Amino acid sequence: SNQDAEVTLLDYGAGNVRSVRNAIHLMGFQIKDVNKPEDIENANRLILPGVGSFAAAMAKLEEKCFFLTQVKKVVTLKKPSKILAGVKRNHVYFVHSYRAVPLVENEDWVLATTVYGEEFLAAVSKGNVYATQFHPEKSGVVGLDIVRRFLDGGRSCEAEEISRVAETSSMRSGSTLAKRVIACLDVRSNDMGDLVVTKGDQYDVREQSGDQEVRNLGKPVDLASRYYEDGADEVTFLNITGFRDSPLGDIPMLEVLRSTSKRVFVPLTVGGGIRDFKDKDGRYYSSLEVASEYFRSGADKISIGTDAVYAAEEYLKTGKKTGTSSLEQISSVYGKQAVIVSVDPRRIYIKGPNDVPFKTIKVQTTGPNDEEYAWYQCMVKGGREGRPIGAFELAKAVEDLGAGEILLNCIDCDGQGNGYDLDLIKLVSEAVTIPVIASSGAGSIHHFSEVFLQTPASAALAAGIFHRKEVPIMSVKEHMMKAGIETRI
Ligand code: 1PR
Repeated sequence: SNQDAEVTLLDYGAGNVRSVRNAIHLMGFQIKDVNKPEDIENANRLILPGVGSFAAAMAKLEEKCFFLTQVKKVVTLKKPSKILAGVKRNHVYFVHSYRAVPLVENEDWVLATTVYGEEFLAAVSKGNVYATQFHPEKSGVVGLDIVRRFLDGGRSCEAEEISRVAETSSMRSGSTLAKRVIACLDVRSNDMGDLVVTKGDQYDVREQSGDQEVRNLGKPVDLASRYYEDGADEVTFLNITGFRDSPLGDIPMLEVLRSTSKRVFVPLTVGGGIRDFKDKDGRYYSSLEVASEYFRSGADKISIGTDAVYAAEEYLKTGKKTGTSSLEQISSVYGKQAVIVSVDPRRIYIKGPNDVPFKTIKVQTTGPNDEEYAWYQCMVKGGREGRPIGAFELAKAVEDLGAGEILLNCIDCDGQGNGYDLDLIKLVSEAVTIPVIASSGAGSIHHFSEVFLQTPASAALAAGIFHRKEVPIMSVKEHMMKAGIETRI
């Protein structure tokens, strides 16, 4: 019947619900949106996406008069264990800033636990209500399998698999955090006005000969899908001319996100141009509006570059959080986990460790004038302008202001293929407790094991090596596994 293929979705307007919708559609189900409380009571199956910051989500729910307690009655699933049977030894995607721990009181609810510092709940069920702390719709084929099992009431689950469930939950509890491999697509309009994936050498994306066109390495949606199928843990789009164009005028980028999220079921990040701005007609857009539009179009996280540098400078100068910066606002509404700060540092050599008021390092190879020290200056506007702030100081400040991750590029290493800047990654990792994504310079599979074995980086991002098809993502993963680095295969 129609009801059989229908899923009721309670979309309270926080975070990326589009990917949940896309996962449901992919499984062949139709979505009925909740418009009034009775829609919940009449639902055959109800999905309540758990994205965003809890306080903001609750405020929305209360404003719309939907109460969470109504949910319990309506979900119609029978055997809790069927849902997770496909997880086995695979990794699923967790992103959260709170956790619930197993207690005697919730013993009979617990389906699976995992460990990060301590043991906490990964999935629970009670009666016909299921909840996962992780995002199935962002956990690749393994996660889509969970969605399918939930939607079809476990019918697709073989009896033989059910017996493995106990094993699954105990293995989950022994799991560790996988190091992530992220494919990055620098996107901009070429001289014909088409949105293309490009790639620079030290941020210069134009050909060195001929009419010096913007390098074109392919179409954003196609490349992103290829990387997902190849095993990328995440995909990042950086709109590299966002600092001068208004991103909301940039409809193609929103379309890229919408189309990509239909095909890519791992976390999607988008960056470039996230700031307050006025368009040519004088209409004002807040950075929060810009970010909301990106989330609605399928992004899970947004990345802020230039505007975060200004916010950090201001914060260091006054020692006060204003709450008005794009970073602070987006983080408080959508949660820290949804906000990345992208840093564009370049190495500046100096003679002595105290020559600048920024944290310096002793370099392995001396500079052009035999300098033994260096600091990393933060650049804005796509590497065009240097600011009076170091990468160490910036990272510390933006963590305070609500960043959930640091995407650490390096202008000197970008596109060179000589490996990541390990000194820089160690320096910034010392400054913060949030995850650091190493970026710029990957040129071989060994560079990935090197960065994970020699620095605390949580993820390694690369662009050129994948675009030029030098190394498939799978080979990187296999190499990491052989090197004893935990990875999601
Ligand atoms: O400042 O908030 O509008 O954001 C702009 C964003 O665009 C920033 O995240 C900035 O890093 C990025 N960006 C701006 N200009 C460029 C450029 O290349 N001309 N790209 C640019 C940054 C660096 C990485 C690259 C890695 C890996 N590119 O994205 O993918 O270096 O490359 P590799 O593996 O080939 O070495 P805002």
